Amino acid sequence: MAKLFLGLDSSTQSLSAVVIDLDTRKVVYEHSLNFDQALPHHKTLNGVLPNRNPLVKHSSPLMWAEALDLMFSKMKKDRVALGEILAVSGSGQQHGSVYLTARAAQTLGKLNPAKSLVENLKGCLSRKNSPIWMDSSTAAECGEIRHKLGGIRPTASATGSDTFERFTGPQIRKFHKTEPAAYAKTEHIALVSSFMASLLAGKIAPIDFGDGAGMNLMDIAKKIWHPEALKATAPKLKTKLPALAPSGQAIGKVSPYFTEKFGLNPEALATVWTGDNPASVIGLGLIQPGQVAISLGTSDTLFGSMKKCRTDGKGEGHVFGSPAGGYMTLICFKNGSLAREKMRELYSIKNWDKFGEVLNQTRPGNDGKMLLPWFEPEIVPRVNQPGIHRLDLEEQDAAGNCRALFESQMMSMRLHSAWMKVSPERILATGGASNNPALLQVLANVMNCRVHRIEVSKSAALGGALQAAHGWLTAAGQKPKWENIVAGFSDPVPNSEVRPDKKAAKVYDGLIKEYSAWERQVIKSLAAE
Ligand code: XUL
Repeated sequence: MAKLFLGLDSSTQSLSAVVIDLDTRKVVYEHSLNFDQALPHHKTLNGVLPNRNPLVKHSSPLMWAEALDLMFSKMKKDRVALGEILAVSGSGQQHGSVYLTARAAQTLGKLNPAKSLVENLKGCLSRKNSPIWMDSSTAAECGEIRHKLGGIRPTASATGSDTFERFTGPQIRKFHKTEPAAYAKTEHIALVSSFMASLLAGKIAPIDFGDGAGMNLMDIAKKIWHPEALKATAPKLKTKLPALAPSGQAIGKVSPYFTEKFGLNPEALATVWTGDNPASVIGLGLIQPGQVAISLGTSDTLFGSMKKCRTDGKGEGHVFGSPAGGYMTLICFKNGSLAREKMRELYSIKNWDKFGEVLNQTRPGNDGKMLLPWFEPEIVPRVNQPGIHRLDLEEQDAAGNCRALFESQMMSMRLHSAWMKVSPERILATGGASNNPALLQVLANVMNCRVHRIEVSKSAALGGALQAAHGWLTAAGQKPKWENIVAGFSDPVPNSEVRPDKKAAKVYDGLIKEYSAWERQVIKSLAAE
């Protein structure tokens, strides 16, 4: 019998499912369900509920539950061998939180298959909507918690990150402050990941060390709830949080709701879920310390696996628990493709190939011309006043500007990720801009590292399926090795290797010091304005 495992990813805009066959190393099924399109009655736009306040970004937990019903119906209709699935795991958009009443635990234990999940969950929510990771309405609460924990560095070393508006702790604090009665009625607080795992398991599921680290509430070194952080956040918080546990750990058999209604194997294990980024680390096969991926997407992110917990004293980066044990690190630059697209528009460059050609009219190092592309407020480095800044660069110099943009983006990435002290042997590049050979060459040169391209559609859901496999083998008393689990599922695109040009790499070793000094100077002058 085939060894089938199901991974689900409940992300901002969609719910994805991936089924793998562990023996043949094949993805045998994948499907994505877009919330706006499949569930229009929830009235979300890109998965987010409209709100008059642009800082407030909420979504609906009932929509996520309804999507789960819909996904199982679809898999049944598509004749996925649900009866042969051995374990289910998954991931959720990080930081988002779900607030449950005392009734929830009992309801989860006896979900009625004759009704929908939404009908079953009646009376189980103490807060109708969930704040999600795009929310930035908790600046005051971030300041209060950070202050109580002793400032940026102590907060980061205690919880893995400085306080961030989207993180769950500041969101819980705001809820407690603004809706104290509803907070008091809240018996359980779940993350998106643990809420979805709870539906599958038919009981309140633990939060894992990956997603738990995105809350400003977990002691990152000990992987337990941090008493001071809980105290700094909201009263009686400890009683409302579930246990922390490794992702993939078996919770029990899946709820009969799914077996009776959709024919899911009654022996299948429901396991602990994680966040989408930790799951992607697995889906991309980044299980050895020092393995790093760079995603050149809407925003640019650099993430990778880390053996020992090292936090960023400047509070720019994050450390999360890795599903493969140990830790992972993540750093997010908001002005990624966003800035590259703006630049292409600005110089009326037709397409990305042309952008690469224009960039290649100049030489590595750009004769010292640089650019800070803060079209939007930037996360790293923290900059609240958007704006473009140029050094020794004429605005009409299209080629100079294109090179300056991407070189500066990559130098910023190298500079601000130096605290991680990971020196990768190779970098996996993914996301839209990784298809561009000219950009990939600049990346390899600035980082002075080999770069391989990897295609990662549904890397988080794949990570979830691999996590399910690991959890199932562990529950069966085996000691599965992660390298054996991921092998064959996440190979880079063949012949996509780009090697650094040694001469160019040397140029950047010098230039990065100048870049760093200039960036500091610009930030200082902005602060003085
Ligand atoms: C990570 C973060 C986002 C969400 C996206 O800190 O906020 O990447 O996880 O779903």
